[in-house]
Amino acid sequence: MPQPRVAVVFGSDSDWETMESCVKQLREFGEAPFVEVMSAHRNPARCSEFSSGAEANGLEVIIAAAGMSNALAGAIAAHTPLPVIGVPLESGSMQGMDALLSTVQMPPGIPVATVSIGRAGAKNAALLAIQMLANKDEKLASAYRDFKKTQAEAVADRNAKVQAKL
Ligand code: RP5
Repeated sequence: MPQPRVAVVFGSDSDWETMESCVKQLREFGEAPFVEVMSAHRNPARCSEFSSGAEANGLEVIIAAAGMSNALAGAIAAHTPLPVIGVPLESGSMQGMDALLSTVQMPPGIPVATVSIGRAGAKNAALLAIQMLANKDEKLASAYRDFKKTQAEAVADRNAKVQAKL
């Protein structure tokens, strides 16, 4: 089993339904991510231990997702020099706006690359991580180019379906 290069961590098992799409997208590019439920609020010691050791453990990118007040991505970014991608999740009464603001509004010096709320963000976090790894992995870069090509072709197919209805 190769050492994971990407970690996908999230605040609760209730986040799995959304974050499964992130893990799935990474696996489609051949990445087998490290996955763990951890919470900046509920088990901060584990969060600190994980993020402090992440680089030494061979990780290259960390995806951190949480709903409500999302402190996870920021707390992890505080403890590691690795790039952190934050996914705000839709949970609680504010449809993810609370998580979006708490993920994106980082103070200068501690960046968190924040993607959109929910499932789209979970998928984009995986794609962003792949793009980062692809900077020094030509095989992955080529797979990403193929992904873009396939996606563009799919739009042409969708257009053809609409044109046929006119
Ligand atoms: C956050 O609180 C989690 O990431 C989750 O989105 C939300 C609710 O958690 P549970 O009460 O379902 O465990 O920390």
